[in-house]
Amino acid sequence: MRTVGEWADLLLEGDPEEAVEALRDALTRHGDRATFFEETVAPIQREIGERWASNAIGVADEHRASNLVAEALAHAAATRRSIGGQSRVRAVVACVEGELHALAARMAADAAIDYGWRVTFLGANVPTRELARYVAQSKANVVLLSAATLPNLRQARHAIERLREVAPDAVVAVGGRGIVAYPEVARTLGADVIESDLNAALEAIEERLGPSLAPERGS
Ligand code: B12
Repeated sequence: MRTVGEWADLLLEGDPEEAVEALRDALTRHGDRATFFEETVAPIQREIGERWASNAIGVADEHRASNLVAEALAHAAATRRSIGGQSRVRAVVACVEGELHALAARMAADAAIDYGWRVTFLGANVPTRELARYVAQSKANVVLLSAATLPNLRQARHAIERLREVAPDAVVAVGGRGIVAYPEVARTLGADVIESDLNAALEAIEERLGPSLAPERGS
């Protein structure tokens, strides 16, 4: 078992193939990806952020590591995609307009896939109008929004207002670093669920949807 520091070293300086393979294997071995994200991947990213903030590494080093993490997540996600095929929970996962921290949203999407939901991941910087159009058109009943910074958290308010107009019955959750750093702002956004912990958020959403909608958990 590698420590967070050893994972960060491998992603920043190790052989890229070895790094992706090791992380992908750890992800596929771990039945509960949400917990692995919370306990391992997010701390690795935070460690990389600290090294970046203290100038121990440059932005290119951070980009290299983040892209290797994204590659490993994508590999692992491909092996689980099919489990939500029959689910009545149709979730759209997106970064709000302006938000570039897509790895966090990717983790929320993967955790939702493991809950057996049908999930569409829209990625970084989704324009609010387009998000609303897509949610309405796809008849999604859950929307997971991710915001890491204060301006982007404020942007989530506009997204939620638009979503209420076009999809009034959808359960809207907001998570990400932004709600942890600015909880007083988060409380004013009008979201149904404001929670950063993946398992806690997904369980709260299933509860709101009611037992008839909650699917069997994926393995
Ligand atoms: C990698 C990184 C980037 C990459 C992102 C690459 C990518 N594809 O994601 C790039 C280079 C694009 C980037 C850009 C910027 N970044 Co940056 N970045 C980071 C870094 C190092 C890691 C981010 C990460 O992946 N974290 C790991 C994730 C998994 O953690 P998380 O966000 O908390 O998400 C977890 C939970 O919150 C939850 N979750 C997340 N979303 C959701 C949604 C729902 C619905 C639910 C239920 C749960 C949930 O699940 C996750 C798993 O546990 C952080 C450092 C840090 N401490 O995080 C800085 C950091 C977030 N960045 C920061 C900044 C300032 C920026 C820039 C403004 C820099 C600049 N001057 O340009 C830009 C902003 C761009 C923008 N408009 O969004 C600051 C934010 C400070 C703040 N609060 O305002 C940080 C904290 C660095 C720092 N210490 O200053 N960044």
